Amino acid sequence: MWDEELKAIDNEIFELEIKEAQRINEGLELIPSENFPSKAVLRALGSVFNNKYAEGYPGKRYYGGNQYIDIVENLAIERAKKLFGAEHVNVQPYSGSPANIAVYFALLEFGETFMGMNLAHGGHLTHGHKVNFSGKAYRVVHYGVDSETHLIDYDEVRKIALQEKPKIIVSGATAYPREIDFKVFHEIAEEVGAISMADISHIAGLIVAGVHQSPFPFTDVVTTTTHKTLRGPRGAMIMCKEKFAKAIDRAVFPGLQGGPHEHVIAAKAVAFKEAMQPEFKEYGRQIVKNAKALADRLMSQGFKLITDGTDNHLILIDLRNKGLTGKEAEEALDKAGITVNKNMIPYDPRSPFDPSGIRLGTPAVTTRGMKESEMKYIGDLINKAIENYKDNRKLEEIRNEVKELCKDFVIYR
Ligand code: DSN
Repeated sequence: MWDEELKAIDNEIFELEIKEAQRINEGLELIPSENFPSKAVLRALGSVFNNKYAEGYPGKRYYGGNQYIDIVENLAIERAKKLFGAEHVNVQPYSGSPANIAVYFALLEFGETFMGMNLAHGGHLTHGHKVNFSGKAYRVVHYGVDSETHLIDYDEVRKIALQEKPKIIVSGATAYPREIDFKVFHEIAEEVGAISMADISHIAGLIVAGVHQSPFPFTDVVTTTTHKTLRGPRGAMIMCKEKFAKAIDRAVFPGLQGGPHEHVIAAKAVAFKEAMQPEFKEYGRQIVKNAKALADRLMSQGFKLITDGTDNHLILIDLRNKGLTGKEAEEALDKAGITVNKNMIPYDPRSPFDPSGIRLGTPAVTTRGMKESEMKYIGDLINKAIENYKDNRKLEEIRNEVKELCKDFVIYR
């Protein structure tokens, strides 16, 4: 019914949606921060909950007519609490960046110090990069990874923390293929009198599935996006110990945001319900099995993986021994119907616009039902595309092989 309305009013957008669905169905999505939420989640996003202004929080709104919205938001909060074992949850952040900024705004004065992972070593812009609000409004000290092992050196983190006395220590990453020891981060924070904060955006689904250490119950504040391994709508939430609840709620609204996007909050509630099912645990386990299978296949073909493998959903390849740059690889793979993103590798001599690496991940292909045998085949296709990155005819051939593989794993009918 709603399809017909869109078609009649704006066929241009309708046709583009058809094409995007076709692109998704016929290609391999290997960007580790992307996923395919269920139709139930998408349906909640396209619902009448879009319409309501609900500034404030359940039971305490600045607008009338929120009797159902309140129930929706409370459902999302209660489900998130149960899913992660959190004391307090705010489901209103529009996305991951505003969620992180809200935490700093709640718990720091401008100019105070926090510590986070260097973006060039796998952190995030909002972990204090100099071009980001977080790096401009606060004094930031960064930790990175070891120059040899490319692993987080927890002794070094402790040393910097003791020296610099940050008020918050942020753990979490966007391009780190190994498990993060949240417990050690929290212990370091305790030792120096800092607040521990974990940004689990990339690995939230793996935590729910029990295949990655959880930062709960000890970490003071945990932020996450809801659209990555958690497989929900584009958005975020903040979870924290009760003692920080008031400050964080105030920072989100009225501090930073206006009306919460209640259609997204409804979709978050749906995604959390899905994540509570036993199948989701199996999904999370399969993401990791798939990443390991893909990593092994790539290494057997001579690819140099940062840290020589993966513990999670993500693979970071150093392409320097293959004689092409991250940008060239991303473009060639795109032509072959395989979507990845160019990425800095630790201590990268090149620039972020054309770095030495690419970043791959398995959450989206795992959602489609692909398993280890498909990962091995995908590893072979990637190898073939990289070896023939200048040969458009060969890349077109690979694209057809990708299409053939995808026929058995249609995601949006
Ligand atoms: N853009 C996300 C990622 O790709 O990791 C982080 O915000």
